[in-house]
Amino acid sequence: MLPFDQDTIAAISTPPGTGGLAVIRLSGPRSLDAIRPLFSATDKLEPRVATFGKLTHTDLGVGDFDDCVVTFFKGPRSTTGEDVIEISIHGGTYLQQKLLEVLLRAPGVRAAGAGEFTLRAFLRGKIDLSRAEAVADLIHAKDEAAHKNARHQLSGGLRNLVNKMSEDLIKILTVIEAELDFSDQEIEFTPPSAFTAPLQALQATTQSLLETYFYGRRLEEGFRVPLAGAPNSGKSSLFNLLLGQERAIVTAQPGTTRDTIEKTIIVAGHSVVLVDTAGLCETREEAESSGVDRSKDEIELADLIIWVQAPDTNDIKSLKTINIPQITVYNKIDLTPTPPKNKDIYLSCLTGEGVDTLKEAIYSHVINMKNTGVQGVILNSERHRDIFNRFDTQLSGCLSAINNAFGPEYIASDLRLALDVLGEITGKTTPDDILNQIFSGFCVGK
Ligand SMILES: Nc1nc2c(ncn2[C@@H]2O[C@H](COP(=O)(O)OP(=O)(O)OP(=O)(O)O)[C@@H](O)[C@H]2O)c(=O)[nH]1
Ligand SMILES: [Mg+2]
Repeated sequence: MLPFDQDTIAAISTPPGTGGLAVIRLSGPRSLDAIRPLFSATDKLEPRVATFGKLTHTDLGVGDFDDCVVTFFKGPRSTTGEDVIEISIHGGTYLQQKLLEVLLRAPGVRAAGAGEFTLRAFLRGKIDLSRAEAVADLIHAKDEAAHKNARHQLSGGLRNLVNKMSEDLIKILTVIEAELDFSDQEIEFTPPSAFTAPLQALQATTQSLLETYFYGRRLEEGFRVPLAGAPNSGKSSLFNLLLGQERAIVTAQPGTTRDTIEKTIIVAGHSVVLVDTAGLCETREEAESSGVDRSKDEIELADLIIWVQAPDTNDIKSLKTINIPQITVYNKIDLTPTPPKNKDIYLSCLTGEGVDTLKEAIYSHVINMKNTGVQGVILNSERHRDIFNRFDTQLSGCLSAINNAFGPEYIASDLRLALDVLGEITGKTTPDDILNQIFSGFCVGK
């Protein structure tokens, strides 16, 4: 393989099956040469101007292959920092595959690996690692909240915060190292205890950031909300009502739902994974008993439990999980004039009464679980959480070095290590194997 600055990569940038228009991208010094024999208007191309023309070449078949629009971005003013060509053609699978195949025959052009365009942008300093990761988040965002978070990170939210934290550390480090340089002269040294407050402030920020991780994961995966309760209480009926479609089987027979069924709805811009579960009961029947085990697992994993009870079923109080938010629902109120007190919501799946009140309650719980982040930054990746955990440990090390009156060399070396850990967020100090792992998680064409 050629070094990346001599190599040109090509890929289809459109997800498969989208129809409409497709974009094929090239990045590298041979981009322009690669399309010259195929594109009728290569000589008219100007940087950053979309140019219409035809794709024609014997390798592409007899006659014109397709109409297209080509945009040329001259490096370094391009997303990767290299010469980039974007070819928009019609979105047929054959058209895309054939054009890519012919482009890949051009000298010095090869198929891009997963995430390679973004990797190049990172290697050329066009984008820091936290922003590169945000590109992946943006593509995978399934709801408004996840999209907003990815946009914030892409616009440098996490990078700016980390840069500010690094600057605070560097300020302390500069004082200590300057004093170390003049240690043989008679100057007044700053007592190390003077650094305690700024280090504690950094640690407080780190801990607040770590607290956002719970919500950050929910942005990725959605809030899990199982409907649980005794068999026949109306869980599947309620599940279908909340979804607005007849997804789960409903019968008058207790024990109808065996396996858990999940489906995502959007509440207040957030993905909420509703889970219909098997009714909780003592049973010797193997399939039903496995279903009950799954229900219990779902209840333990839940972010919010909706307990469903009805006049003709038991209340399953014993299984309630104290630390998890829950809503108690009394269903089938059409069957009883005297429902028990102390339930949060009274409803009837049959008449629809009370269902809107339940929807409002779910909405309020979702809003309650929201976290505005630290200066808008919400941690959503395990990698970031791990880095901030290690940074936190390093800061504790620095603080205890100060408390124990260790020498300034020792404190300075601890501070440098802390700075290195923080640098892994933006990619300043990220090892190559981690970089490969991050970019290989992208799709080809990004
Ligand atoms: N009268 C009345 N019947 C209801 C209501 N909600 C559900 N049912 C009936 O109760 C029975 C059980 O409903 P399901 O939704 O299957 O109950 P479930 O909790 O999912 O039951 P399992 O899957 O067996 O645990 C069905 O015959 C439903 O039509 C309601 O609000 N009023
Ligand atoms: Mg059911």
